[in-house]
Amino acid sequence: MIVFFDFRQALHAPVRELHNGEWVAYNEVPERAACISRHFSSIAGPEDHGMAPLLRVHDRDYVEFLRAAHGEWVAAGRAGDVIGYTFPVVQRRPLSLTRIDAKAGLYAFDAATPITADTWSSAYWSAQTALSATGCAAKPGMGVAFGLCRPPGHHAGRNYMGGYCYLNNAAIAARHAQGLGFSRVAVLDMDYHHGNGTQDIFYDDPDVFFVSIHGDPQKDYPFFWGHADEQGGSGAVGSTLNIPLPHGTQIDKYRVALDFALRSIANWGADFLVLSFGADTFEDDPISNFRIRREDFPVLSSDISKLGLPTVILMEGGYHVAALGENVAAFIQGFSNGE
Ligand code: Q9C
Ligand code: ZN
Repeated sequence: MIVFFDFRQALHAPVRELHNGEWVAYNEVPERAACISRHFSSIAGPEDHGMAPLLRVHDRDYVEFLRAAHGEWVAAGRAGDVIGYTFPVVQRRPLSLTRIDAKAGLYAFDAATPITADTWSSAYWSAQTALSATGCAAKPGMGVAFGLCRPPGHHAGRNYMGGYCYLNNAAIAARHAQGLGFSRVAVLDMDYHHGNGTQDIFYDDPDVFFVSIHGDPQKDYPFFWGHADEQGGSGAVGSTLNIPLPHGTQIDKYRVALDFALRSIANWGADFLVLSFGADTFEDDPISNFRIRREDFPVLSSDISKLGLPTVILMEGGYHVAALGENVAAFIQGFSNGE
């Protein structure tokens, strides 16, 4: 399996996030990528595809904000990471506000997504990693490739960040696959948290099928999205499928949900699969509540490989750093078994 990663993805290192009224140490640490990369003997650097593929998903003003935000923060005399404190929950619109404080709120839905001096570089190269892995999986005879994306992407929308995500790597990959000639692209999101950004980007698009298996948002972040009745906008009803599962879900029930997701993808007629893979379904993940064990991961990937679709696997979450490398390697291994 070819693995893509760029060292600049490890530069982004926010100090803290707001959680339950407290500042806690940032969970999405650079060491996550490092410990995954150590499980692969050879790693390819991504090619630079430039800005165009990012702008097929994200609004230009949002991308410009991400690029300039930390510089504007420093120019305003601030120390530390950019974090907003005023969020426009009603009548959000593209006002041409200039203050960095206003923009930091306009373009975010939570306070878990700080911007550092290196965030743009890391997010940019994470997206390039997704693009290169997609190009590789799309080549005849290749079949599957792994993009070690970090920062992750699935909570980021067209013009907002959130949940440790800035650029939506899976959406950028899906659009890239379309550009390479695939007309029925499916995104399967297996991160513990619902991929609200990816869902939002494709909600009214009948040409991309978004399927997510995740912790029930009645109980877990991101709360406001990922409920079973969200099935696609008008003109695209049925092109979104949400499968929320309760706390404590183990491999037996998870596998039933996955089987349903895979049959739905096959029935929809997918010709390319983007797999948003989070290892935060792991039993000991510090911020999640499923009970998937290390030996379960290759069972899941083996099931997915039986679809026989060209597949790009993109890293999303997974926060038990000591077990993360082994869990991801086990998942990738199960995929290779089917080759
Ligand atoms: N302290 C991904 O897995 N914070 N994002 C939740 C836990 C945000 C997770 C509260 C979780 C975001 C890509
Ligand atoms: Zn997650």
